[in-house]
Amino acid sequence: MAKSKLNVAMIGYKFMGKAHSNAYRQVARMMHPAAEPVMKLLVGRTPDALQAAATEYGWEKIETDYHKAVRRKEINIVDVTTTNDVHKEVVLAALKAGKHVFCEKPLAMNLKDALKMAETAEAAGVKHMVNFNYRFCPAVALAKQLIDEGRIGRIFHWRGSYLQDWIIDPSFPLVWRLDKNVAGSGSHGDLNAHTIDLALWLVGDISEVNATMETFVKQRPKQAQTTGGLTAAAGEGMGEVTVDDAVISLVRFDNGAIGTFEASRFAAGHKNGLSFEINGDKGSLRFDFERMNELEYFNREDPAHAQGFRTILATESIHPYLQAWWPPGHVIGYEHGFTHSIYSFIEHIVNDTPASPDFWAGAKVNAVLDAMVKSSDTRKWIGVPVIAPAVPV
Ligand code: SOE
Repeated sequence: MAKSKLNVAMIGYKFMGKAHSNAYRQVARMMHPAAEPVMKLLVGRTPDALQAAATEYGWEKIETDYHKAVRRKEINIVDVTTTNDVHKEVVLAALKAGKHVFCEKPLAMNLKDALKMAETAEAAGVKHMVNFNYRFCPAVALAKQLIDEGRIGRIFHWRGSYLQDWIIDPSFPLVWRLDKNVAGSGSHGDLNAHTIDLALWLVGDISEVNATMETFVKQRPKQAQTTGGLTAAAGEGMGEVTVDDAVISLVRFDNGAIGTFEASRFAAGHKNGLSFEINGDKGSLRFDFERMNELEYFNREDPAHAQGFRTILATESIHPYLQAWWPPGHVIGYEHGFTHSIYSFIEHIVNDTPASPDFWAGAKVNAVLDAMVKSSDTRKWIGVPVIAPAVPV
């Protein structure tokens, strides 16, 4: 019997658009989901660049009006990879058209918008998911499995950071990630959002936060033209940096654990350094994305003379997602997290089961992001509102 197909319209085609395009191609050919994703329609505002991307990545057609795109009858999934300021309007239009929606992180510019998107998605009765791609690294999914099995017991500490160093040079121009009106925040919404999502998933809900933010370089050259990703060419004149370059925070979890977060784009030597450590009464887990196939595990129940952090190379077929790939030790990469995330979304559509992390999980991240901004502005501990329905993530 011919496999059913899910026609995709993707809005945006820069860095995340490239990563999602690669994932759709890999999912279809390597993971064989119950329905085949078809790269039907690529949507953007600049026809020439849009057509070039569609040709290069393998999209069948292009459309410059996202309203028309999301209303096309043949489209089943709308994938949103635009800048953060456009997520809400595109997602709401796609939900109104009854489409399943896959949206890049952070879901929204603030909690109010995120809740509107989650409530609308719930009412529309479609599948909705935020691409917190690092959950889908096998070593991170293994950490979740070990925690759920009780291997580290009661959790005392979360220690998470996400460190990059691409804008230390003050001559690096004002890209959209440095403009509050387009990105919402700087390292906070771009990087901290990932670590906050992982903490909520691996440890539990966060009840209150205390954060401090800093912008080290206040003025930068204006950007010559939009290039996307993490590179850019300087243009004429200078402009104000309106977002944080770094954020450090303390948090308290509902379950009594306490934790720290750090996100920075000024951590020289760290290129994409997302890492976390979790300490429990039976042991600890440690992950560093720059060694993404490894999970370090300390077991307090090992015999005393044999205790120590052991490195699990999460590349066995019994480890999450690895069945689709290579023999043990043949490591995988950044792009595979996107492939596994999109595979999961497609499976949830076909099986009619709740996707995860869904828009409610996305709203929980926006709730923590907003509380940390308020804490930094007021220099006070700030409570995090409870987000319901708290769909099990
Ligand atoms: C830039 O900081 C960025 O592309 C983030 O936006 C992504 O979410 C992260 O996966 C890699 O770095």
